[in-house]
Amino acid sequence: MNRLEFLQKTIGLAGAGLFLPTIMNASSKGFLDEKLVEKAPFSLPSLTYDYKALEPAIDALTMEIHHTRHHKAYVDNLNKAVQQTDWEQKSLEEILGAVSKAPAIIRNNGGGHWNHSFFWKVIGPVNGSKPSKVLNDQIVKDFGSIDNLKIEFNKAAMSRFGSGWAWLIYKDGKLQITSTANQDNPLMDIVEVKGTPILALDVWEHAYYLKYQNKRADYVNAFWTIINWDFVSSQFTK
Ligand code: MN3
Repeated sequence: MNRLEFLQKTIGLAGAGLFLPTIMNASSKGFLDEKLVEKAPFSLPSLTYDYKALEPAIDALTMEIHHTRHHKAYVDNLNKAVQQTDWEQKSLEEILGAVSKAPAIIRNNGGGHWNHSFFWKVIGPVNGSKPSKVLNDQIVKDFGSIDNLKIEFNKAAMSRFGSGWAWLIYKDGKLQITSTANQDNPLMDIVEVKGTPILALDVWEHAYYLKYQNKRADYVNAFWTIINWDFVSSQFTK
């Protein structure tokens, strides 16, 4: 029995369904050019840092389970769902942009694959990065200050009931905060508020429960210490 199985048996989290992969959801113009043409079969991207590299904000075991089990399940289920359908010929972004016409299993797993691929880049080891000047200027213009942005973003992350994501998006010349349920994202034609994702936070319990249990606020605050502003800034283009 490895450490993870031991933990699951001991604390019964697997039985409680916390680790069950869930079926469920997005695209951005700046994000990973190679992803724009990624077609089935989709694959699990490697992380560019160790699972323990985000401690103490996010613990290594949570990162490992999140990447190798949850994200992998989205990829595997998406591949199965598109097999021998018209969706198989489309890129992930094309799928998300037309997802209103797709079965729920493609919406959920396509979103799950995109969202996590994006999230792994939004976060990273502390590297002293800061928002670029152009992004910082836009933040000040639209929110007054980065502290205000943080307050508004945290509100969205805290008020998302159940599982979902908080987002900073760029839309119609303005930065805006939004949130989505399940694995939906702002690239989907089906969501209420669409836009280009700039920053995202996974607020599913599987993203924080091992370390933070019900204290989502502590996780949301810790998130701000591990943002890779170099990547986030690269997503903002006017
Ligand atoms: Mn997740």
